[in-house]
Amino acid sequence: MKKTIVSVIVIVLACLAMYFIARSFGPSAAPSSVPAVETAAQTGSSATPAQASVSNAPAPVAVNIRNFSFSPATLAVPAGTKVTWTNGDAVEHTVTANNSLFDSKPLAPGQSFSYTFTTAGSVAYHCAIHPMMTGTVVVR
Ligand SMILES: [Cu+2]
Repeated sequence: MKKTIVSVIVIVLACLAMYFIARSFGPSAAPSSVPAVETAAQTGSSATPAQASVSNAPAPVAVNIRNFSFSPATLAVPAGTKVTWTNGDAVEHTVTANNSLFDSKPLAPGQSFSYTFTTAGSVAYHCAIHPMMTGTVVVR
């Protein structure tokens, strides 16, 4: 029994030593191991790790504008979610709510627009320049 505990402690110490050695020698070794620890510590947040440090706010969500469409076109998010649209096309687009809740005005290629949804409900939106481009955000 005592031997088992001692060998477990030795293994843990060896792992820690290897971790710190890898950290101090290779700069590429640290980023691969650090996010894994953080992801394991966070419970609810999934796809977007960057701004998930604010624990009581829902994780922000990104929508890509590409090939004259919103991707994903339909989103379901909890109230309080900040959604950011980024124009990945070579032409201008807008993100315009059908009910005038928000309007990005023309976004140049590479530009982004963000809106934080606070009220439950379904918000349909479109591109004012290309009205066939449509999307929906369902706020729970
Ligand atoms: Cu457009």
